Amino acid sequence: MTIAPWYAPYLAKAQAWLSDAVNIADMAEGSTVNLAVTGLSRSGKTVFITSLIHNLLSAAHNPNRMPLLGVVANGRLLGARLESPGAGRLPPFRYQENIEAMAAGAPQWPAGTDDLREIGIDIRFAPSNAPGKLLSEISGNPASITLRIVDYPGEWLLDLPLLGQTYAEWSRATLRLDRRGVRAEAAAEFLGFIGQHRHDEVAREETAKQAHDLYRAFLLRARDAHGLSLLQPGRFLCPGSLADAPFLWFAPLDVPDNANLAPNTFGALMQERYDVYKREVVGRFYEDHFRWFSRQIVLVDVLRALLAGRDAFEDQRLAIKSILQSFRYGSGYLISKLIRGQHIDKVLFAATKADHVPDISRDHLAELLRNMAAIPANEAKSASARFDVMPVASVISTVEDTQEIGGQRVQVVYGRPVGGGRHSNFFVGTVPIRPPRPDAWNAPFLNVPVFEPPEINPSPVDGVPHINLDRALEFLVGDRLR
Ligand SMILES: Nc1nc2c(ncn2[C@@H]2O[C@H](COP(=O)(O)OP(=O)(O)OP(=O)(O)O)[C@@H](O)[C@H]2O)c(=O)[nH]1
Ligand SMILES: [Mg+2]
Repeated sequence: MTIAPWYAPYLAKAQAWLSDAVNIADMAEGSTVNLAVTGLSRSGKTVFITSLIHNLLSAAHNPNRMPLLGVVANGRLLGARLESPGAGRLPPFRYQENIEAMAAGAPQWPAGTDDLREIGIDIRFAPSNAPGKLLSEISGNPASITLRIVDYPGEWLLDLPLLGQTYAEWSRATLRLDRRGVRAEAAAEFLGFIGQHRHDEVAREETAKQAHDLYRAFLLRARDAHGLSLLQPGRFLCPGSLADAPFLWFAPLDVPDNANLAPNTFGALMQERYDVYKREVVGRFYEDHFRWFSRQIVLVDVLRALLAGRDAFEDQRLAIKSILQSFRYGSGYLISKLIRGQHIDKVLFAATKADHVPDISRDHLAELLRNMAAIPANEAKSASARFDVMPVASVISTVEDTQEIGGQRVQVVYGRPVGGGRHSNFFVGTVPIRPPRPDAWNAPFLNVPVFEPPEINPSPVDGVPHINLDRALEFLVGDRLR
């Protein structure tokens, strides 16, 4: 029998302390955690951030709002306050305006956003781990972190593959896709135009602008009328501060495999602009912003994708898979060749607006999302971030009820549609946990209106009713609040 040496317990303790040492380093550097919030257009980013901030500010008064956030559950939260405006590098996120609009007599959801926005919140807490306690005792101060939250359009992540493609490659891949199914219909005018303008004709500014305008109109139609998501380049839909910069005036053209884009041709002009876009827009986003994010939440409106039908659902599935590539590291992944140094280490995919379905269907939403995009459970840490999936409602705008339909009692949600006047029941059907089979698309799936938000107190005292905001935050930053 081997007898453990007398110092074994001390060694074990020292090892535990060493594994916590990262927190000492974090505390020493002022402990800023960069949490990025993204998702395709209308997925719920702005409402998520507004409600998260409001609930964090309210948590010290009303801990019942965030029971699944460890620091609140253990009674260690001492307070939270907004960082002074202008502390960050980006345009400020409009928390105050948003919460006031949602809490008004005639409540309104926040307006859309198409650019980067940022908000910081300082959180003070009593540390629970040994190094944190020690530092706190020595300094006489509680621990604190600044949670810096950035809101950016998920469409921008769809541009990642462009960085690995030449203009000719991108054009061929894009046009192959645009000539199929519902896209071909939406792109008819654009495809007709480029059919009359070859890549080797003389470059003309007006032709380039016309091609760009028609291509952009197609992207908007594909998104708004057909519910499609995999639409590139992302800045054509969400231009942000670029507005209508002339280097954006390009579009894909038919460029044969072996074609040489000679100077002063239409193709060469398009290629030049595509290269500037790649370098100045896509490259810069990853270099200046993305590389600083350490935690990421991706919001997905799964129900809307289901409602939009088979083409739109399939397209959203591909878009989420493409977004996932931005968080996969290791040799063989494009992102690893692009950015060195900091990595995102936790990514949460959230199925938003979970209050649109009754409680029993909410886990189905998350499961469907996981299956839709084949979101991995836990991958080796060196090769990628840690992933999780959960249903979330940032602002519960319905209540549960039951109703008899066709002789059966079913779960429904009860709420007031925006502009609709009267509260009513909505039966949304059964949410499948796997993407529907091709023959299952014939029956229309579900029906949900835009619900009016509930009554909200704009002062950060009571908070906002939500589903899983606390659980999401615990997964994303709980380790930094110990
Ligand atoms: N019922 C319900 N509706 C929600 C919730 N979150 C968002 N919504 C609805 O979804 C809409 C879009 O939410 P936003 O937060 O503005 O979405 P976004 O992703 O910021 O949109 P863009 O900035 O336009 O890309 C809102 O106007 C609400 O109608 C929620 O938790 N519950
Ligand atoms: Mg927004």
